[in-house]
Amino acid sequence: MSKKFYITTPIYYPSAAPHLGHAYCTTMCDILSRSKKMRGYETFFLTGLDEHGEKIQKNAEAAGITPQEFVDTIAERFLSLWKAMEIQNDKFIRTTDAYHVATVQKIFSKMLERGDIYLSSYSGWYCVHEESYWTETQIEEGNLCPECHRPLERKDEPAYFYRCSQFADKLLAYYESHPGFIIPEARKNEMVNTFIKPGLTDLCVTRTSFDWGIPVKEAEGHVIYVWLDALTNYITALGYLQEDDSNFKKFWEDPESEVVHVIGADITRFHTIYWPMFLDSLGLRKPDRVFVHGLMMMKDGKMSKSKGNAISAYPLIERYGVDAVRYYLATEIPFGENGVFTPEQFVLRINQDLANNLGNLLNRTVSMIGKYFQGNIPSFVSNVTQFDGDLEAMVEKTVRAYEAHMDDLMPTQATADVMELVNRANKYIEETAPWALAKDESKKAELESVMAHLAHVLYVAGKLLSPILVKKSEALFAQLGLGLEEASYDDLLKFGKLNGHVVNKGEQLFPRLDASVEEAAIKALMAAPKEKAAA
Ligand code: ME8
Repeated sequence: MSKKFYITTPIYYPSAAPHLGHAYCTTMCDILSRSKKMRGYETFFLTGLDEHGEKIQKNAEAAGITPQEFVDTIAERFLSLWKAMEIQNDKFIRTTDAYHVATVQKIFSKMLERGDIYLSSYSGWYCVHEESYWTETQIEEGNLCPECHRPLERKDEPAYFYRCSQFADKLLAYYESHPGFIIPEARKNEMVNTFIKPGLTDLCVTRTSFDWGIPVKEAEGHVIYVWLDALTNYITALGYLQEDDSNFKKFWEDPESEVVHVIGADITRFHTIYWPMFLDSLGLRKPDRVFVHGLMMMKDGKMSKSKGNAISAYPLIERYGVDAVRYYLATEIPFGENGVFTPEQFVLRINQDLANNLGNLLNRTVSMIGKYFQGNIPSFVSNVTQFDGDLEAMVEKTVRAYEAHMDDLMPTQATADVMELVNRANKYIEETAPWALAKDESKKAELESVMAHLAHVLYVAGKLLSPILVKKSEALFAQLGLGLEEASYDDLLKFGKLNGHVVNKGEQLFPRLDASVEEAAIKALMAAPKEKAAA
């Protein structure tokens, strides 16, 4: 039976068009999902939209359309972006989908029946932007939101509450017994010290002051709090409490399935405190890991539509191709840390890693095999030159390190492993000097060995990078005379796999960019960050 892997992005608010920050999170999850799938895991990758709540209702009113029309328009933009970014999600959930609405109502009823939810009244502060409730002691001076520092609204209304207090000890025990539950560790300490230790107040889980939400069946006029609605998407999308719940059984209930939520730091509290509690109420297992990734910032701070500093992914994809953008996102910022988008770094990454390191290795190898062996990749023999053994060992080491890093949700590091191998192979060309070997007939075996080793390294690198370079990896295999099916993961350590294949000199995978021209072009895009919808 194959191993299973379930990975999710946050479901984004369709309050404005998506920017490179959203693309960042979704692309990283796509890379992790594809890398597991490539290794034979059964995977399920979920993304989607969080369409209810007061913020959406207010935005729609401001635009003079209904909330449904509003979210429908923006949903199209998210879908177009995921298509352009070559995102291979298994499902796209929208919380206005009928199955989700019906299931959330069932979930609410279950919690009510168990007594985990009770009716009372809410009197306190609410942040519309964060869709968050705050107590008197949590708010900032001037009645501002402690999270986004915007003015809070005073609320006094009858409401249902979720009994959080009873779960605090269980939660701490879960953190203790599952050391890798929240990554990075610092986030866990923040949750424990800031929210759990001071005492968890019961959470208000319904609203009556607006109606753009899932109605509570038991009480007219109440809609379910957007976070209770949103968090449960991770199980409703799998079919929980629905007729066909096969994916739920396979990817959630099966203890063999690894469940990973990837989120931004701003929503850690909801995923590591409230979500495990809700799951407790439902008697369900908790996710294995909540991975908190960093933010993609601009020089003047967090990328956001309201600041007007967000850069769209489209013009970058149009100009440099989707693989260059995916590669930049995967490698520029170690996953888990914050990073800043700059045109200089974008161009440098593509030039250094893709045009120079990988591109050169491919061009030189294919050209030499063409020149010295009429395009036929020579048969692989181990340890012919004094440098072969080292390169073979490095191939094995790279595959192991890559798998370990991907398993640890470190795709940036996994990519660096591959690039080190590519670098090493370029050095191997200098060490073995094939142009000199070619002049000496007695060195033919060595020349054959060098070409066979280089071709194999390119196959390995192309395969390991294929979750990122989803199009160019195919072009790379074609230059090695390998069909897509043939370039299988299982054969990476089968040296000799390419024996007898015939190379095809193709176009450069990543032409070298003129840095000053391209930096200026990207700066122009940043100065006018107009959303350009996909055709
Ligand atoms: O919080 N850099 O939705 P949201 C990197 N609906 N990632 C970024 C980013 C940036 N500049 N900007 C946004 C919500 N993100 C809720 C989630 S989940 C049940 C409900 C990513 O549209 C990051 O992953 O505000 C962040 O957590 C998410 O978008 C927030 O999206």
